[in-house]
Order: sequence, then C-alpha cells, then structure tokens
Amino acid sequence: TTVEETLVLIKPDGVARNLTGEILARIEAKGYQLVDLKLVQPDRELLSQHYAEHEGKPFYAPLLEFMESGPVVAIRLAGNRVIEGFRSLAGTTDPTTAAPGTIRGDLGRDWGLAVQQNLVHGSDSVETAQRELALWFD
Ligand code: DAT
Ligand code: MG
Repeated sequence: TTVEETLVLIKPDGVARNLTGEILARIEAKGYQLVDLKLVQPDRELLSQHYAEHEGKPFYAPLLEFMESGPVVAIRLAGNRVIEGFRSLAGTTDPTTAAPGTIRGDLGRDWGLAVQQNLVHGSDSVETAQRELALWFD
C-alpha cells in the first residue's frame, strides 16, 4: 500500500451551498481518514501561494477573488493512494463535462463565469500535497 496525505478544500461555493456534509459523506464513504479539518477564511497571501502555478493565466484574478469570497473547509486527508483517489472522486475541472458520480459531475454548476466554481480542490502530486499541507496546516 501507499499511504499518502493530501489537501482537500471545500471551496466557498461548496460551503455557501450547504454541500459540506454531502462532500464529507462521499469522502468518508470511500474510506479516507479525516486527520485534521477546519473552517478558514483564507487571505490573499495564502491564496497566491496556494495557486502560484496559475499566476498570469486569464482565470487567475477571478480565481483568487472567488476563493477569498467566503469561508472554505480545509481537510488533511489520509489513505491509500488518496491523492489520485480524491481527484477521481472530485471529477475533472469543468463541472459540465465532469463524469456523473463525481462531486463536480453530480453537484457542480457551470455558472458561465470567468472561473470554474467547482466545489473542491485536491492536491495533484505528492510534492504538491506536502507544499499545500504546509501552507494550510503548519
Ligand atoms: P483542478 O482544480 O482541477 O486541479 P487547476 O489546478 O487546473 O484545476 O485549476 C485550478 C482552478 O482554477 C480550478 O479548480 C478552476 C479554475 N480554472 C482552471 N482552469 C480554468 C479555466 N480554463 N477556466 C476557468 N477556470 C479555470
Ligand atoms: Mg489543481
């Protein structure tokens, strides 16, 4: 087995739409372990570090504005191959084409905005997970 930890965020749209319980239920049903969990109002400094890889892209400014628009739930999640596994639970970035059965596919809406408000974030590699967990939890 390959036990990993990943950073999951329930984004402001997920919290505002009262989907926190629904999203946590899917994570728990899959068998992943909640190691730590908190409600946070992220500031610009944290968000610019979290999304540094997207600086300069057309959706960068709206992305930070959206992520700053309300509280998010930050989760330290553990499990066997949880990095890939949570991204599979989440579905692809665009909610319109994310597969049914996934969080984004079942619950996400394409609001026609400059940024996809796609309910959740999950780290995309071991290195990214370590970097993001240190930002949000350490
Ligand atoms: P993911 O969240 O699936 O890992 P990402 O890291 O490429 O996707 O992008 C981070 C966030 O930025 C994503 O959740 C929503 C937004 N985003 C990405 N690409 C976008 C695009 N082409 N148009 C609008 N928003 C986008
Ligand atoms: Mg990403």
